[in-house]
Amino acid sequence: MINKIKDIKSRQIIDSRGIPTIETDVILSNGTTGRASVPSGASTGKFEAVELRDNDNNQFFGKSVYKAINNIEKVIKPLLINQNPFNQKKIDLIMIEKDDTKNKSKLGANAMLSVSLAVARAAANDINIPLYKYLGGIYASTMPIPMMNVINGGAHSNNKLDFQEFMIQPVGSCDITESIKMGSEVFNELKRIINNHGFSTAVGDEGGFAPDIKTNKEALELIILAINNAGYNTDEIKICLDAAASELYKDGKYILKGEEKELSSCEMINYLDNLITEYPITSIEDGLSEEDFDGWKKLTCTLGHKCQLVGDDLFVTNYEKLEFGIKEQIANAILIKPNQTGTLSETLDTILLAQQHNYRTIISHRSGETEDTFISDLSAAVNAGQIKTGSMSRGERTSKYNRLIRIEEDMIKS
Ligand code: 2PG
Ligand code: MG
Repeated sequence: MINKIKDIKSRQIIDSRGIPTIETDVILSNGTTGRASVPSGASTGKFEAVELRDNDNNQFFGKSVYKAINNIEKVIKPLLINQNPFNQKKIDLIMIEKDDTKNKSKLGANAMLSVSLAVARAAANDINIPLYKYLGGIYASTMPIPMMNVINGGAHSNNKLDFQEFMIQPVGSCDITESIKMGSEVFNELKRIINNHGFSTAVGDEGGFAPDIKTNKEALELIILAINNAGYNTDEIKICLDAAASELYKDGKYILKGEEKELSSCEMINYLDNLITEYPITSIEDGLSEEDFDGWKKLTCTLGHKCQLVGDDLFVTNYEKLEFGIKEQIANAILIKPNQTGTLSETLDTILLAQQHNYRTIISHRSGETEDTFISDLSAAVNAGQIKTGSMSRGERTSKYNRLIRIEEDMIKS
């Protein structure tokens, strides 16, 4: 006998920036519960599914999510009571059809995703298997290589650095446990170096340092020094960037304030080309703006054979946008953020499309996170290959790494 959905309860909790978000419990007829909460971005893509907020300036500076919670209580819950939690596609479809907008603006992608993920967790808990195994079955067999954020700039800090994220990727590690060891050693070495330079070692939203430096090259030099001082070389640990260039794009130009540069699309491509020639950079996310398609074509043509080019704001985890990118040969990898699209099924569809067309997949956190570790399980379940989930600090980031350690242990054991 299948245990059906008996109740759904949602509440407002706060995320890692102290901003409200939604947590939902899905309760089955035998009392088994699945809980999930949703993250929130700062440098959001223009075409992301809508995060429904109350916009009531009298509370939480307009950011409360009571409307979205009310939608779960009054609209979603009555539709899902007595549904089979193992039929994820059907559950997501019921919500998608009820919402009936292109961008989930009626029910809110935050409302829908919290329910969607909690349903999957309830199902996994009901049959008493780890979430990654429920999602991926025997197909779930490889652990992702993490991209670890070590220096923050852009919208994630208040320093002058133009690019948003400087990450290290321990490509020479043989498993998650070793990746995390390498990441932790470099992170702590970097802290010492930044301190010795007289900068603050305070961290930004994703747990990376946010020293008061101005140029991308300064950040890259600090990181390379940390890699070497920690006893590694740049064959073992590579550097990945998220330029988050949509944030830099104004009137057809890329404004790099810290660098004191204003670049055309072609000049920006050149700038990135020079960076990857000079430094051990293997991945650039959102190297150009989400609306600069001609630029993206040129970027892919010029750098695509020597660098991973990741579409985040560009694709917003959206199936049609990725289809367009594949057709136009734009980028060669996609960042996967479930809350950009709003349901688990749609997230999985986009991942599958990417994998079928040899686009690499990187499962990602948001800059505003919760303690929920769903993305760690997801990354293993779909053999994503890579995960980007912040730094070696801040509990909402380290919880994802610690979950990966447990998943790896479970994979080896079983
Ligand atoms: C990004 C993300 C996560 P945000 O741009 O890739 O690092 O940031 O959640 O602010 O969009
Ligand atoms: Mg990004």
